[in-house]
Amino acid sequence: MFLFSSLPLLLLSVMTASCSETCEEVQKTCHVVACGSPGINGLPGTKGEKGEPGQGLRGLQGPPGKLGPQGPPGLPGLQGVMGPKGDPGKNSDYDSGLAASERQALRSELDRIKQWLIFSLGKKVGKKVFLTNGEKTTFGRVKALCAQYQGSVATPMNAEENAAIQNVAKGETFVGITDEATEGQFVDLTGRSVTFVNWNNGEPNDADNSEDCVMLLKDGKWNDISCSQSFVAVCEFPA
Ligand code: FUC
Ligand code: CA
Ligand code: CA
Repeated sequence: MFLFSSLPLLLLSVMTASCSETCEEVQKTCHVVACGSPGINGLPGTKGEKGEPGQGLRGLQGPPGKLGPQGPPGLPGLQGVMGPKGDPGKNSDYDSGLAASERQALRSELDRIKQWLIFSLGKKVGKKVFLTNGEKTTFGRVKALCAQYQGSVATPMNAEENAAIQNVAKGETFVGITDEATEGQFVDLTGRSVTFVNWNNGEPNDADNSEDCVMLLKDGKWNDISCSQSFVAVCEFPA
């Protein structure tokens, strides 16, 4: 009985005895606090909700960023509008206004003029007409001159053509035959080997290793000669 009634007093005396100097303040306010070393901190609580936006002034806008990479090409543009109508072509219907009889009359007149030309200036052999302007010049110039009039340098393919050229030239003339490509191999201006030749005695001799063109002598015989010499220009045209 004594043990039970004195138990609270006993506990109080034990707690008071274990109090140190530092506990004095605690003891003044609470006489029944057990003093000792501080406990370990508890675990952090869960994260709170995000706060409201701050009330400070907004900062100035930064400078523009770097130029981005080039984008893909755009779609093709729309089709343009149709252009104006072109000029009439060369072979338009301009001459269709001519009656057949008028066209025939013109054709006849042209043929007659061709005959006069051949009668006065040239010679016709088979399907070729040989003509000259009487100019004495180099082989290169003769080629250019004939081409200018849609013809080519007179080239004898047989004795009759050779005589016609000789006749038209009335002097020494170039023919359209050379061995410029391969020495000693005479070809016409289309590159074909010649099948008809009329060389003078001892020709071709490629004198001074510099004779790659061919001239007709006055008697119609051939001599190889320098292309830079000058002789009468004779051209041939389709008849
Ligand atoms: C002969 C010809 C030459 C030249 C010279 C004057 O030798 O073979 O081509 O015409 O004469
Ligand atoms: Ca030669
Ligand atoms: Ca010669």
